[in-house]
Amino acid sequence: MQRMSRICSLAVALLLVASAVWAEDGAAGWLRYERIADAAVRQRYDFVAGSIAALDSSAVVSSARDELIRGIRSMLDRTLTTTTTPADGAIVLGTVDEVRRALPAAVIPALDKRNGYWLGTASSGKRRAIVVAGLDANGVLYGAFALLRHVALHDSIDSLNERQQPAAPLRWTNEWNNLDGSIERGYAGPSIFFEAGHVVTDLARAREYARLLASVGVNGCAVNNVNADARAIAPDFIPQLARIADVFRPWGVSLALSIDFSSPMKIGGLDTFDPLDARVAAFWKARADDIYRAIPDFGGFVLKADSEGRLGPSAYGRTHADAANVVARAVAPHRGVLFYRGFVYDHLMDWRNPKNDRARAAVDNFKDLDGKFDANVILQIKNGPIDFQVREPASPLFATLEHTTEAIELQITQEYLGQQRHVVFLPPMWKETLDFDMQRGNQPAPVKSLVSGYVGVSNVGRAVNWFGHDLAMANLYGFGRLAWNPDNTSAQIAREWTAQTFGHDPRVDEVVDDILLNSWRAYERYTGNLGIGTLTDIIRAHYGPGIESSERNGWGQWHRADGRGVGMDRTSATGTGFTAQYPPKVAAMFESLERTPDELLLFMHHVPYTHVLKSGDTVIQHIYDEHYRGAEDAAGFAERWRGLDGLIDRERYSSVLAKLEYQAGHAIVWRDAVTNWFRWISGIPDARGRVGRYPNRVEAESMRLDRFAVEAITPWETASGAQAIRCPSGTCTATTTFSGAPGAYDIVVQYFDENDGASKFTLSVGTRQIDTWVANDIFPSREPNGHTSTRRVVRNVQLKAGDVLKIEASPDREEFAVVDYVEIVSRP
Ligand code: GCV
Repeated sequence: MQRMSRICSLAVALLLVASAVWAEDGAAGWLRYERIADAAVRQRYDFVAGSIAALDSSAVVSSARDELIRGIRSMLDRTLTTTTTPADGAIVLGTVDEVRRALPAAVIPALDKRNGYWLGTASSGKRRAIVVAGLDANGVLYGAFALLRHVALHDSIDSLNERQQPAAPLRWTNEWNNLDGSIERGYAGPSIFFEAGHVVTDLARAREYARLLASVGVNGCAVNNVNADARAIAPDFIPQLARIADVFRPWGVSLALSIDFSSPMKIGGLDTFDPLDARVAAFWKARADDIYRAIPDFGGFVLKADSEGRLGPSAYGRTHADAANVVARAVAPHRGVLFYRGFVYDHLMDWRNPKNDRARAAVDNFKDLDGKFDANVILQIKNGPIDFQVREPASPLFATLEHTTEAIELQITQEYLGQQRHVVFLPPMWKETLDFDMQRGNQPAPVKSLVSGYVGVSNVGRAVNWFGHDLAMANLYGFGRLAWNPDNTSAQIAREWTAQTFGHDPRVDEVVDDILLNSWRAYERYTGNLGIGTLTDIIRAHYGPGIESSERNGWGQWHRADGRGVGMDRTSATGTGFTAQYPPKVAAMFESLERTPDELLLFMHHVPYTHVLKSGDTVIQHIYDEHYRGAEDAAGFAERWRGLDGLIDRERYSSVLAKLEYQAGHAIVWRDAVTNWFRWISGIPDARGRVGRYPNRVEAESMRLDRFAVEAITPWETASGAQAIRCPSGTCTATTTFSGAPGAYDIVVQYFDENDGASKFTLSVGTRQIDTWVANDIFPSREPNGHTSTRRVVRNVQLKAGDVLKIEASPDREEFAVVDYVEIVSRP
């Protein structure tokens, strides 16, 4: 009996271990190394067997070796044995020099860019060996990951001969993590680096993150917020940071830090932070020396100055070059770099002045400083001139500076783009900027040819799948793949990511790729088209609709919609003159109303609502149509995903489905808010009669109410009919009698899920309760509005005329169970 129970516990334990190993919780990201079951595919890798020879014992090359052992074991069930001599090795790893010495037969092409590698074959003893040769240790590691990627993608490696060199030497992420563990614009839980003012004790996640970064060639990571806390570089904090550097090091990722420009005063005991003061220079030198003593491979600093209230050189009448150089000189002896952010603008601009324009700020601030920065300063420029909006032109600053090293800053965290509750695959958007031809000097000059660095604002958190949404991982992957080679296509990146993340079932891959590749356009359609910007609440959350929030304040994300027209006039002839910041050919294109592409029309021009686009539609009808189309796209994503039921693991199937269903609902919130607002301001009805007419909708305020009170919603456009009902206390009920044809219906309840309580709802038909739920999600608001408006859908309910639908609700703390409407939609 005792023996039996021991066997049982053992079996349970084994099962638990197995399920932990195979749990598809997204933690492994794209590095799942799924077992290859297909015999024909396995055969392609028959010669990958036996031993693996690492020609040096550096930490990075050891990681490459161990990763290959891990991946090959997982995909092919073969355990490679380790050796340090290449004889009879199945895989030989080393720097180019090491491989040439050990395997003279290997014909390695010239590599001249840091981190480059060659993957090929060479005879080794009696057999053919696979060679991974890097120009440096990082190159070896990237080559190892590339080899594993080939196997994971089931590529033939028979005639392997691949020379790869990165497009830019610096490929970093920035993590806007605060020392207290919170993350500015992070949507996946708290920091993996910090908590309560110190570095976390368990850095396992940080180590794992560095591995993911390395697998796509990212070689640096600034771990703290650019709105930096000066304490991050204080002497007593350095030993803690050194622990993060220790877990990054084996993956070839350099630790970097954001700095507060006023640190000489805040933590240095000085009465100034004037960059031209010798004491300030000495402060920066001492801090850098101290850091490099503890972290010899420290990457460098990131500096945000004179922006959004951060202190900077203007306090002393100094220039950005003065500020950058004083810090750059402190790290230069250690071969460190300084990323100086080009995101400098005045957020207190007078909105009444039609010539004021935030988009101009970067060029206005930096154009006279070209050539004045030290060699190790890199100007970090956001892709567009405003701030990570759903569609912006490429920043003209890329083309303005000819003697300054530049990096492009892309945002992986989806601040303005659905905050990882909406799927938005970003490589297609990033490529619009990277491929945009500035025609500088009338020569082809795509942005990708002008930059020497890539920075991705990532903001992963403690969510087990890193970003909170399984599909959002494709953006981190895409960032790395584009930073390595901006010529990679979005389709290729999606294909690679999907196959590694979800496997090789063509039915799955087609759907996932399709969703990814259409997602940015869909989001643009239902949030803000024609270059108008993301029509979101720009003052705080940057999430749900808030069309007027960007107007009449100093932040400069204006769209200038009024009763007659819409769009920012940025022309030289009549507007802010922004168009003239581009090289002449591009300037001429944007200056011209006819030649400006439709998708950027409202970024460059103010036009009447009746202006006819190249498509033949008027601006206003385009706004209506696109918002309806975008919402349909989003509904289609959920529908297509439902078709994957049973084809992928339950965990990721369900969690992505929940996100896509939410997105489909929120896309309708967006659609209704934006279209109603524009109908109101323009006074022009929708030619297709949809806006403001919702035949299946019963407004909550027109239901029979018991204890519910009617309330006006702010901003008005974020609630249907501008009103909703709230339950002040106890239990409230709202009822309506169905009068349609008998049949099967989907019943929608649109309610507000604030973050200051967890109100409860039940939905009944007659005496039959058909659903019950708690509004306990964490959306970024304590009010009923476009951030918190949420859909609950009960599918396939049989109804007949006379049925009474009843919502019962009870509030919790400050959340008053606010309901907007009920919709009863006949099933097809
Ligand atoms: C870190 C935007 C964001 C801020 C961010 C800033 C920046 O304004 O909303 O949260 O601050 O960009 O990039 O510095």
